[in-house]
Amino acid sequence: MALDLTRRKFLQTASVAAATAAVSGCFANRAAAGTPFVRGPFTAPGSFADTKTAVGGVCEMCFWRCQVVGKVRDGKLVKLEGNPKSIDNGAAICARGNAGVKLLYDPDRLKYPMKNVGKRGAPEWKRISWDEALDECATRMKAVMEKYGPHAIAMFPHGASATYPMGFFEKVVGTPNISEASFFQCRGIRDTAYVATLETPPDENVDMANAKAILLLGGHFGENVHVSHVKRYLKGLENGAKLIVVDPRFSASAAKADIWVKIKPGTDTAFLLAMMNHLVKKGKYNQAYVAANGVGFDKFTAGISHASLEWAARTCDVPASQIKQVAELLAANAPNVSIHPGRHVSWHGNDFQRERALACLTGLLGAIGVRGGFVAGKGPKVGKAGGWPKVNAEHAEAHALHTMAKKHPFSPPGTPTDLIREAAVSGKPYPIKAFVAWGQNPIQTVPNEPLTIKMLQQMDFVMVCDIMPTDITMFADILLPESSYLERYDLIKPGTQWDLSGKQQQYIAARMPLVPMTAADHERRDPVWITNELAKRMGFEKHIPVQSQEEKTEKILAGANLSIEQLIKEDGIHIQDGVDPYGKVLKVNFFSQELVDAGFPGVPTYIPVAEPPKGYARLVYGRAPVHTFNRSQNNAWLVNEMPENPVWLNDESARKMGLKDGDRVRLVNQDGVQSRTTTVVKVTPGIRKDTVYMAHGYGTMNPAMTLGVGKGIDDQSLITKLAVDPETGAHGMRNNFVTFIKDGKKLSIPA
Ligand SMILES: Nc1nc2c(c(=O)[nH]1)N[C@H]1C(S)=C(S)[C@@H](COP(=O)(O)OP(=O)(O)OC[C@H]3O[C@@H](n4cnc5c(=O)[nH]c(N)nc54)[C@H](O)[C@@H]3O)O[C@H]1N2
Ligand SMILES: Nc1nc2c(c(=O)[nH]1)N[C@H]1C(S)=C(S)[C@@H](COP(=O)(O)OP(=O)(O)OC[C@H]3O[C@@H](n4cnc5c(=O)[nH]c(N)nc54)[C@H](O)[C@@H]3O)O[C@H]1N2
Ligand code: SF4
Ligand SMILES: [Mo]
Repeated sequence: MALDLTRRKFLQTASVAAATAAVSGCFANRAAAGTPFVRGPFTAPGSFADTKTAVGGVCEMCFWRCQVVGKVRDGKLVKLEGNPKSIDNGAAICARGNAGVKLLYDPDRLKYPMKNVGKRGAPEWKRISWDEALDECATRMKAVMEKYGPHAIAMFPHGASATYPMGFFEKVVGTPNISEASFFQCRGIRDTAYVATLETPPDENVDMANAKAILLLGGHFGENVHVSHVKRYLKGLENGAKLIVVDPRFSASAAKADIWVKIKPGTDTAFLLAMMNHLVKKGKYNQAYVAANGVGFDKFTAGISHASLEWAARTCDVPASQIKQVAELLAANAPNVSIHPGRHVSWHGNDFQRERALACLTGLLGAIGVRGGFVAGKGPKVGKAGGWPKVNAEHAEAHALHTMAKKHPFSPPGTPTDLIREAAVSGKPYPIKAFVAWGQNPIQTVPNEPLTIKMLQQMDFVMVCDIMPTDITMFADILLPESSYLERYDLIKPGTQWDLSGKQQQYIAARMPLVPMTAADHERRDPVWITNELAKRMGFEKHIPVQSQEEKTEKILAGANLSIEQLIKEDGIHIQDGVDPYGKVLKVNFFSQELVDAGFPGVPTYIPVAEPPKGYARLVYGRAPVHTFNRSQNNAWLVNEMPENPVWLNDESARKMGLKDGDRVRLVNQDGVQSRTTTVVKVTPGIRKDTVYMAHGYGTMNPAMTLGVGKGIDDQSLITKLAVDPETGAHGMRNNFVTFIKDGKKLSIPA
């Protein structure tokens, strides 16, 4: 288990530089990829002195929404920078934010409404007018509604542009079958587990900049790049915070850690329970906080009393002394400790319990409402607009699959993806016959691609609204091209900051176009226009809440006594005094009667996961520092930076298997499913023998993505087995196992 590599050596081999890259706005080092590539040029060469600065940009290269400005020359965007006025990301943006310029002018972007005159999955595109496209969408969706009811329309949305149409489908059309990637494949479990425990969702509200110790489970900051979050984390480290990283892999964060816990995947809850049991038994917890705010503490301590350090050591395959060391380090620095709640938490199908345990640990240490702890900054007040009236929302509620099936009572908003897919494929309890994807690429986002494709194939109608020809677009009957985040108004971003400026401040930014749409931009349209035109044709014109994106923005800003004009005068961001984030006390439901009543354990409980079959290792995945999932896989600068996703393999295993760093391989999973494409091996001591790792989002199959197609391996194509989290219905995706195929020969990974 012990590694004889020094930390220094690791620093050279792991992708640690990525973390600092986020802050300086430059690019991650090549070691992150472990594969050769050519660098830059990343921005237009030369000086930008002759450019005009457009303010009011909000990045959507990922969902963190940094505030940006654009350098514009002759009406063309030539460079993006962080808005220097931002108290959030400041003048810094990450590699992906920077590369938004390349998305804007990507020749492969969707240009016109298109009709598929071929087959779903093997499309032949015919250009049609917006009128034809919208008429057909409306007619075919109305036909489904009339024949099967509004609940027979499913919508898979994600991102800022999908919120307005999502309200339309839920409240006006009346379907509950909306499944958002951010909930069911990302952070929904975290949010509902924290609500069950601390009665508030956690967002990323841990005050890392002021922490004395930080605990990360998985969370691989530096590869996971959210600029202001990484800044707060680095600020904490700079101020001397101890860092504990629990990860089966030597991640960018592990490379910066004081303690790296090389845990066996899927066992984190056992690790947390043993730490808590140890602290309780030794009396090393915040007894005053627990006495004042703890609920069911006796039942909790009884329920976790079996969790000895030795038991957890065996379960997690880490030394008992290390578990004790971590627990005592946290206790010694409590309450000023950041127990990070994580973000992508849909791991193994036992994840609600782990998130509950994290929230309980936070409470046990009294790390709530204090410097360095769990704090919720209060954002500014803004107005409301663009909300659709509840015309048919009751119908939606009455047909919610999880309530009908009495399943997943702690589900986040919307319907668990798998319930929708199962209903569509089986026709039970009712048929689902029309499908809308809006800013989501379920082919790569949702586990079990063949089943997703089966769901799509049985639909009467499939509509996709997107900006790039990613994999899902191949399954559309009608494909609608949207304007990009750099060309449209859409969201308002209210926020708060307190750590870097020293004083609490609130900010309001609004996404405004940095460059106007021109005739050269073909026929792209914004989401409010598209949705309203669809609503009119479906007979819902009288319910339309706003006529344009711009009107929506003005109305929301008016609630803060602002306007678009005023916001531009203020360089795109309004800043005002904030509210002290410290001092708030939260109740801690160590034991939850609500969970017991719903048939779940009242105290956080470890649920074991399946072991790898002989010859295979568990497939885990994470973020490529310079890509966002699949959406950036055709971006010229980013593809150039990290063209494929090397698969990490333990060095001793590699030696026994005869594999060398850089060898080209294919992967095959426990069900015999082979990757469509190949990638290279990254041989490293920085991963457990029972685990292999790759960055998610690669291996696009759509030839219309001319730069990205076929590069690297699509991890999702190997995740055919699904682990459903029972409390929430969210998807666990780290319960699949793979081995390697080299030169056509299947290899066996030694145990
Ligand atoms: N560059 C970039 N940054 C991004 C994104 C992006 O696409 N690109 N996406 C953003 C989004 S939406 C999200 S949700 C976040 C996700 O980012 P995170 O929330 O940080 O994702 P995790 O799944 O927690 O972390 C992945 C790590 O978990 C480790 N791991 C795997 N299995 C286990 C296990 O059982 N136990 C433990 N302790 N660790 C395990 C992996 O080795 C890997 O290092 O990233 C955000 N930031
Ligand atoms: N195997 C595996 N599965 C995962 C993950 C993983 O790490 N591994 N991560 C999970 C996580 S944390 C998340 S958040 C999800 C992300 O899941 P998705 O959001 O589905 O991922 P993206 O690749 O960003 O795909 C979004 C789609 O939106 C399109 N798009 C981008 N901008 C716009 C726009 O402005 N308008 C419109 N209409 N479309 C736009 C893109 O072109 C793309 O087709 O995936 C989850 N699934
Ligand atoms: S973290 Fe990077 S990609 Fe995400 S919003 Fe900020 S600049 Fe854009
Ligand atoms: Mo996510």
